[in-house]
Formats: sequence, structure tokens, C-alpha cells
Amino acid sequence: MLKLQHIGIATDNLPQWQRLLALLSLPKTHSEAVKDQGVVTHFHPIATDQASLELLEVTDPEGTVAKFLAKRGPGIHHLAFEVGKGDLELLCAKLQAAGIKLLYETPRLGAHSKLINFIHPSSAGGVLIELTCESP
Ligand code: CMX
Repeated sequence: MLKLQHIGIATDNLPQWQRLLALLSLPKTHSEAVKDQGVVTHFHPIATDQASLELLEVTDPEGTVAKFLAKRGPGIHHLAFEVGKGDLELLCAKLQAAGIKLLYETPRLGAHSKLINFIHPSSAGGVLIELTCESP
């Protein structure tokens, strides 16, 4: 099985990402200029034990993913991070207090019967971020 190594995110606002990743307890471990590619890379390791690629097949033509496909075309739709059981409400409160825009007032039920909430792309450098945890 292939092992996920990293996900590259293009940004024009590094401080916004650094602030959000600090709130999510994802510190930077390494920065490196890659002159040949015209970038400086900043690495924030994430635990990837049993991560999946989730293919989103639309069933509701009015749904958010159908809208995404129509507006932006196919491609990466969101990143999902799992937090410890019982920790989602606390993390959401911390993010809200820091001015990060969440989609739901309280987490909803998602795939695998997990609790989910989302950070709006406007608060996460143009990337939709799903936060998930085991439901109690
Ligand atoms: N990634 C990055 N940007 C996105 C995006 C995505 N997935 N979806 C929308 N955007 C952009 C829009 O293009 C728009 O950009 P502009 O302002 O430049 O036009 C911007 O975000 C704001 O959009 P919006 O008008 O607030 O809202 P949308 O109607 O486009 O909906 C969002 C965006 C995030 C609120 C909606 O997609 C949503 O509710 N998502 C959460 C639910 C979800 O995505 N479910 C599917 C996955 C379920 C699962 O994995 O289980």
C-alpha cells in the first residue's frame, strides 16, 4: 500500500496558515528552500496512521460537493483531521475564540458515524478543513 508522505498547499498568506496550524497543535519541524522549484517549503508533520483518500461521488445535485464541482471543477475538496474522542467540542471552542470560522455551531454526524465540523476555507488559506472525532 502507498504511504501518504505530504500534501502540498500553495499559499500567499503564510502567517495565516502558521497561526491556524499552531491552534491545531501542528508545529513546524522543518523549512527548506527548493530553488529549482521556486519555493520555500515548510513542513508541519501530521499523524497519518490509516489515512484514506475519500472519493466524493455526488448524489444530491444541490449539495455542497455538486456546487464545488460546478464552480471549481474536480480535484482536492478538503483535508480531514481526527482529534481524540471527546476533544472536538473543546477544539471548536478554541478555534471560535480565536476568530476561526467554523461551519456548524455544534458538530454533526458524518461518515463512519463520527462527529464532524469544518473550518471554512476563508479561515484556512482557501482549503476546506474537516475536523472529526469518534462519537461518544
Ligand atoms: N475548498 C476550498 N474552497 C472552497 C470549497 C472547498 N471545498 N468549497 C467552496 N469553496 C470556496 C468557494 O469557491 C468560495 O470561493 P470564492 O469566495 O472565491 O467565490 C468560497 O469558498 C466561499 O464559498 P461560500 O459561498 O461561503 O459557500 P459555498 O456555497 O461555496 O460552500 C462551504 C462552501 C465550505 C460552506 C460548503 O462546501 C460546505 O458547507 N462544506 C461542508 C460540507 C462538505 O463539504 N461536505 C462534503 C464532505 C463530507 C465528508 O467528507 O463526509
